[in-house]
Parts: sequence; C-alpha cells; structure tokens
Amino acid sequence: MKKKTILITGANGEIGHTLLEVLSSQGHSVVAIDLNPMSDVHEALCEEVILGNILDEDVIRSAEKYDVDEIYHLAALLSTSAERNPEQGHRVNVEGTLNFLQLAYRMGKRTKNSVKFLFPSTIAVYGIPSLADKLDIGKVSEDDCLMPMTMYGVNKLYNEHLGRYYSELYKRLSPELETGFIDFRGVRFPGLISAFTVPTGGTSDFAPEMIHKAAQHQPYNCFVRADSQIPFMAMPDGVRALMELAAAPSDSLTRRIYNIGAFAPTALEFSHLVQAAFPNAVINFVPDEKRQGIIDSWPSDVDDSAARQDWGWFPEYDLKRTFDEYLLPNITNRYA
Ligand code: AKB
Repeated sequence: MKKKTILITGANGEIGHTLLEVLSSQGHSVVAIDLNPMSDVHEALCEEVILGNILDEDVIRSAEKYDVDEIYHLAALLSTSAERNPEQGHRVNVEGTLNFLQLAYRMGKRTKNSVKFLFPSTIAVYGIPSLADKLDIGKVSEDDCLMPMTMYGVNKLYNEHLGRYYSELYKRLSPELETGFIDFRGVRFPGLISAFTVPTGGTSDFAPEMIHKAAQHQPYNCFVRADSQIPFMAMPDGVRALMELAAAPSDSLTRRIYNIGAFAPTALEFSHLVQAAFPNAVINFVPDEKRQGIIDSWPSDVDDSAARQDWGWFPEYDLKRTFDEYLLPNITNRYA
C-alpha cells in the first residue's frame, strides 16, 4: 500500500484516536490538529501535532507545508454544545470547514493532485417534526426529512453542500483532473460508541455514558426517555466506514454523502444490556426537555442501502457483538 500523508483535524477526539491508531498502523504519515495536547502514546503516532484552533490562520499555515493526500476533518462542536452556544457552533462547524476546504484546494492545486476530503456528517441533519411522524417514517433515506432542528444539524447539512460546491466548482476550474482538486466524501454517522473514550457535548451521549458509568459502579441518570430510539454504531465500524469510503473508486460512487447504519436499540433496550453485564448498575430515566427534543427529531434508524450498494458498506458489529466483543472486555479492562 502506498504511504499517504494524511491530515486529521480534531485528532484528539473520539473518532480521531481510533482513526489515528489505524492509519499509523498501516504506515501512513499523520499530521494531527487539535485544541488540546495529545497523550504521549498518540503524539508518538503522528508526524507532527499542530496545537490550536481550526479558526486560527497560524494553524492552517502550519498544516499547509505538507503535501496531503487525504484530510479527515473531524473537528466540530457537537449538538448539545452547539445548542448552548449557537454562534460559536456556527463559527467552528462552518467557518472551520470552509478553512479546510480552501486549504485542500490550495494543496491540490500545488501538487496537481486531487485531495480527498473525508467529512463526518451526522443523523442530526434530519429533522422530524413529531414523535408520531418519527414512528411513521421509520428508516430515513439520504434525501428525506432534511429539516434539522439544531445549529449543529444545520451546520453539518450546509457543510455537505459546501463540500459538493467546492468539489464541483473546482472540478470545472481544473478539468485536467478527473475529480478536481478536492474529492469530497462523507458519511452521516449515527451515535458512535467507543470503549475507550466518553464523548462530550453530543446528544447521543446517553448510551456511551450509561455503560461507562456502570463500569465505574456509578449511578446514571439517563437524560432521555426509555422509549427513545436512534441509530448507533461501534467506533471500529465508524472508522472503517470513513476509510472504506475514502478508498472507494470514484466511478462507483453515486453520491457524495451516505447514510451508514448498524443497530438501533431504544434507550431501555440498551439499559437492559448494560444491566445484564453490570447487574449492580443503577440507571434512572430523567429526561431533559431540550435534549429529549433533539433526540425525538432524529430518525429511529437510517436506510443505508446506497452505501451497501456503491462501496460495499456492511457493519461488522451488531448490538450483541458490540457488547460482547468490543465494549465489555475493553471497558472492564479500562476501569479495572
Ligand atoms: C451528537 O450527538 O451530537 C453526535 C452526532 C449524532 O452527530 N454524536
């Protein structure tokens, strides 16, 4: 496999850690950007760690010296955080993405290569007006219900369009390159569950928080109702999805943004599995009105047939395997 130079923004986050570990184990050279210092273990896997804000020109200048093949633009303010400070959410999520699309363009032009831009979009781009509609609609397809109710969802949906705009516009400006200077591709992630990190600032966080608390013998007040249902995925599948989409031949892709699914338990079903693994776990359902509203506006599941058909997407972890082979051994070990 050709050794690639890969830039990851938000490399110190949940997805970033696993992605960095996998890419460096494959021999690629990774340049990482994050607001916060990485652990020594993760820093050792990087060619360089650029510390700072994705809105800061010095940070972008530091990254620009590399001839990058792929950018994984993970840095973002998640749904609950962005709802608490919408203007900051917009700055980080939209202006930050614009900065890196422009950087990708300049890099592509300089190297006369197409820079692949991998974008983690989200089920937050969907907005379903009522619970009755949510039950009625079931699995959503990529082009349905695109009426997001959070700043984060609005930002991510707009970014999907920005990515398409930059890819298509610059394809017209650089006809010598079949894919243009930017080859933008994205997946709409469901809630991700990692055995190694607890997310912050998201609204799907109730599931990972529930199991991490139980493993630490701490009670947990789940901030959504027991019947709440959205899709989830184990982190290794999420990272593999991004990498497989990056590797897919351009002519097999019929769209730039794909749904990907794995399993979709209710919060109650999830709590039963946690309780079966940790019989002393204390889990209460204490819904928070605002966060519940966000979850109720997201679909109960997604139709990912386009990803399955175009680039062979298939989740390796169903709910049972996620618990038995990924979460329980690793989490138990982590808090032992
Ligand atoms: C969030 O809850 O904001 C994220 C997401 C579903 O995109 N985890």
